[in-house]
Amino acid sequence: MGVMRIGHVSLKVMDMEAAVRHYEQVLGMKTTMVDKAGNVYLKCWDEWDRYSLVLTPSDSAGMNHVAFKVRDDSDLEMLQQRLEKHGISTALLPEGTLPSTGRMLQFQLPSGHDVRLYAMKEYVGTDVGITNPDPWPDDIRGAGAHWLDHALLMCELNPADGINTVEENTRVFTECLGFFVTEQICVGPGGEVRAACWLSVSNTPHDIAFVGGPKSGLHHLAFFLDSWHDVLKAADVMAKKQVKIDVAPTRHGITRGETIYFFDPSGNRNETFAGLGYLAQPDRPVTTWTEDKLWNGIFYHTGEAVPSFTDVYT
Ligand code: M3P
Ligand code: FE
Repeated sequence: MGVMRIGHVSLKVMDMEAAVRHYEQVLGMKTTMVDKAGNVYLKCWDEWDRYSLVLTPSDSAGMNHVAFKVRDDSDLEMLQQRLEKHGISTALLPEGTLPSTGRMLQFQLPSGHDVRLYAMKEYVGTDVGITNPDPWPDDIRGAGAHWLDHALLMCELNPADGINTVEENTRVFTECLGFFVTEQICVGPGGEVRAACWLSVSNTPHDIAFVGGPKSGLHHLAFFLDSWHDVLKAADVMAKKQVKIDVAPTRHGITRGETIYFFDPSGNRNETFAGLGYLAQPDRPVTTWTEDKLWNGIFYHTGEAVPSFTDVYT
């Protein structure tokens, strides 16, 4: 019942050809569909639904919406009621609003991000199938990402004016959508301001995260890799393809993830994220990172501030 997992991200790109090349050759995704408007739909080899990424032609970068898959179609009415009771306006978009996708419940987060929930997306199968499957397909390319893992949204935070959309978004996700908080960054006197929050609805350390900033936007979308060695190889692929790397392979304190940050040709930040970190259980205690240790949370080894990492986003 309710939300199961992240389903897709719809992303604005300025040069479609370069973007498709990037997501195919660097991440290893495959194009599964192109619609009449020129939007391109892609999936990773280990995903079974038709797409996890939609690229839309635009004159700027950034995220159009993030979508989560719910278990049953009737969950959409149940979640609609909860959201409306929480004071969030919603709309039910008819089947086919996105191709190969059932009806969608649409709403806007307090941070302004557009969210969609859906129960049905066309099943096309993974690249290794479901009968006596090989552990990986023969035609693996680039980083060979398994699946879309999570998105991190920058959310307007201005404690002096009483604005904290990290907090407000977190309440929507925990009180209406069944997510639980795994980790948080608390800042200010007495750690009163929750400046960032990592949330799960499955058993990975996060399916979505909210980080406070001067304006709302997309910080990154992340793709799952198996191991630290795969992270190293992904960085090799990026060097070969002359991808702009933002942060070379390292480890997060938060979530314990092994990571690389890099940019697609439009400047949207991507992450390749390896290691389950830990199995997230809904009854786990919340891990807190304090203001003096927040950079150890972000980059565990150096613990040093990298201002461009938090200041630059789409
Ligand atoms: C992650 C992660 C920021 C922290 C990012 C952490 C933007 O991306 O996957 O745990 O401060
Ligand atoms: Fe991340």
